[in-house]
Amino acid sequence: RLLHTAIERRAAFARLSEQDLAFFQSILGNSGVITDEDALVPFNRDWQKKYEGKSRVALRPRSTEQVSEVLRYCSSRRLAVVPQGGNTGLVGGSVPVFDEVVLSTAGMNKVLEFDEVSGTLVAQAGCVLAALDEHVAAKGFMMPLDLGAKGSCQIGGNVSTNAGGLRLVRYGSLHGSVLGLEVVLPEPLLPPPPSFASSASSASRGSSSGAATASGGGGGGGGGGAATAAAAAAADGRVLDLLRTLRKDNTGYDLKQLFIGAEGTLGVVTAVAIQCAPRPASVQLALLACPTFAACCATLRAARRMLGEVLSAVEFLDSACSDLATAYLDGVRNPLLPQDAAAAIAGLGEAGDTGPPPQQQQQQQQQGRSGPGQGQLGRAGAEGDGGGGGGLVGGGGVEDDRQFYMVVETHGSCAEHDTQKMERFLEHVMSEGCVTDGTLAASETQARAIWRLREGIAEALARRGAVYKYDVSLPTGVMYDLVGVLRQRLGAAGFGPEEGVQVVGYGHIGDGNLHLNISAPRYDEDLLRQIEPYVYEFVRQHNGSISAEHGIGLMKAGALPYSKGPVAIELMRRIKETVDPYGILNPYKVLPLR
Ligand code: FAD
Ligand code: 2HG
Ligand code: ZN
Repeated sequence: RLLHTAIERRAAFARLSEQDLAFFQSILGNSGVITDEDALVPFNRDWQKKYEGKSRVALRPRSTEQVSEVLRYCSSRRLAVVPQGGNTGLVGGSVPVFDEVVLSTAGMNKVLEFDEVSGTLVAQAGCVLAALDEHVAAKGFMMPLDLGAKGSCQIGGNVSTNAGGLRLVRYGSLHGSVLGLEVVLPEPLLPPPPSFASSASSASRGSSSGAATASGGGGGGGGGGAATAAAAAAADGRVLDLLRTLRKDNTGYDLKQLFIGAEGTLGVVTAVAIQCAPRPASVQLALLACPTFAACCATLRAARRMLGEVLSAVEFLDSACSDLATAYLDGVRNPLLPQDAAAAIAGLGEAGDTGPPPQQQQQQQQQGRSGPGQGQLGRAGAEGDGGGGGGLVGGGGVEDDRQFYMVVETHGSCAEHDTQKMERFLEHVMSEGCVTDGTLAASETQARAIWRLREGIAEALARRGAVYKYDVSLPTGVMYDLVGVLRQRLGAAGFGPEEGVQVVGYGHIGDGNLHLNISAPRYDEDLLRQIEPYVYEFVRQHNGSISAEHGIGLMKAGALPYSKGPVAIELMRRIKETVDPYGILNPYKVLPLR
């Protein structure tokens, strides 16, 4: 399971002592210091159960001052620290590699302020994304990002990974929607102010002093709160207060951007100011069947052109993903398939120990399936699966999947207008043969079911067994070629469907983001050697990125040079050394070892 055997624990880091625990208890209380072995398991192990460290302590601070105190102490003791949010990260960044102290933000879950005119939200880092969305929904707004892990991931984790998600195509990246941040640095950048015992200058908004938070402060981020002893302690020069809610703030380097996507290597994000979007009055959701990946690309182009300003999501999945989701997730079905035809998974090996067997394994569905799905749109002529028809697939001759599905969503303000647009779009793509079947959600329940089919794929894969995940950006036209060539390569090397190895592709086609997943009965070094560095080389050849949205973490630190040049990596190192000279924050992650 542990995929970092080549890394050695950095000798400069101290080992945790009883005195350290006593200190942590003195500032966080007993409930804020977790040392019980069983209770530590979920902090040490990642969502995929693929990366596992051996930390002896997880800390749960409740305020910025407490985070500051913890970092001050850890820095002086040279104790390494891994910041952790919801622990839903997929690249091994959120768990210790060895015995790093886990600093969990779960206790920092207060909404600090919401401005109903501008839609700006200020919240502590540990607020769960779905809870924030509920909070702003009550005021007619929505969070500008949405992802399958929304029920567990935290806004601080989202910012630290620069999470993309399902609606980036419409609402943009966090580099645009995050307006401000509060970050605790591992080292002070200023000497403590002279009136250290009474000043609380940098802890201004009230996110810092636990009790003051819920009521929220003023809009400008200035003015001192109550100068508690804890707040005074935070004013030791390590709290970087960039917590502004301004749309425009053109004052030199945009420092907050450094922490968006820094994956906990530069500082601990303690509060986030973010621009929310008005909640749409009209929402439409279609699930479409496309015969080839080229047809998906043509459908995407048409969606951009014909749905224009109301388009809010364009996702795709191949039939293998649909089969996995319907087979491994309770109650999930593909409404474009006959209800009684549960997925048959090509070459299914032994199921992993974490999940149920497929509901049924029937004969593999062949193309031309006709599904009496609810709300069906009817069928257009073309049904062949062909190898890249339409000339959009760059590679040519690369094996396609036997069927593809797309999820197309609109967010608008006028149902009549949006429906008309959607109808014209659907007529067009069906008459062109890009879409051969489809269904429009007629209720919220149906919409939720369609989203579950798409969002549940990661969970279905995790249940099947071992998974090798690659989250890449590629030119959209050649994106799926990677799935085809890898299927051929692995099959030829003895890792084909008969051996239980499945190569599947899905993702955010509207953003040129492919989620390539290789599902196998178990982790295997020989299989890994067939996949890497091949996948990274393919990505480099096509000027893509080895991480579209999940980040680098531990998994891809060594592969960073496939996407960043030596000068860029050197600048990253120097920034890291400036902010974290002892390297205690999330060591072994993001930057390649020297
Ligand atoms: P964690 O997993 O706890 O941490 C992630 C990284 O951020 C770690 O390096 C950690 O050290 C650091 N970190 C966390 N909190 C802080 C903080 N306060 N300060 C500094 N560093 C911090 N990702 C996408 O981009 N798009 C998707 O569509 C998507 N879908 C997903 C679906 C599922 C089912 C799952 C399991 C994951 C998905 N992810 C997706 C990945 C993951 O959910 C995101 O990366 C998410 O943003 C991580 O948030 P988290 O709170 O769980 O962070
Ligand atoms: C998604 O879009 C997530 O569902 C997970 O980013 C991707 O499982 C994956 O590879
Ligand atoms: Zn994704």
